Amino acid sequence: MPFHDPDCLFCKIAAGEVPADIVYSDDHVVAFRDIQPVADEHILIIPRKHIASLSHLEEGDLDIAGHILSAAGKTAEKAGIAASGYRLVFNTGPDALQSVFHIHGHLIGGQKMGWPPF
Ligand code: D5M
Repeated sequence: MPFHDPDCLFCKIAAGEVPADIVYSDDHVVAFRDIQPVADEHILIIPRKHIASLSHLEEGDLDIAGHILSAAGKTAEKAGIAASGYRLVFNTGPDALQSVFHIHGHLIGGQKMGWPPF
């Protein structure tokens, strides 16, 4: 799979071809607000590289996984929810209702949450 999939919506957002409300970005990831928020703060963190889901991560992508996790704290800081707390959720596959097939962590917070999440 090429680095950039021209048919992928999130690749287009990462490339600046589709507008998004970007909260944080660096050489490896882009974080932008979800258009269908499920919480007071709801941000998606994506790698710039096209990878369909967590299940498609390969050995050579482990640095990318690290960059996504590392960006979570920086993004939460920028959004003002680092101290109050947040979740990072990766919907993967049909049971989890994954609908966009480019890895994205849902950074959710800005309000008190419940557990379990279903
Ligand atoms: O989550 C996919 C998420 O992607 C879902 O919460 C809506 C969001 N989405 C879809 N299109 C856009 C655009 N254009 N901007 C921002 N957010 C978007 P999943 O876990 O795959 O169901």
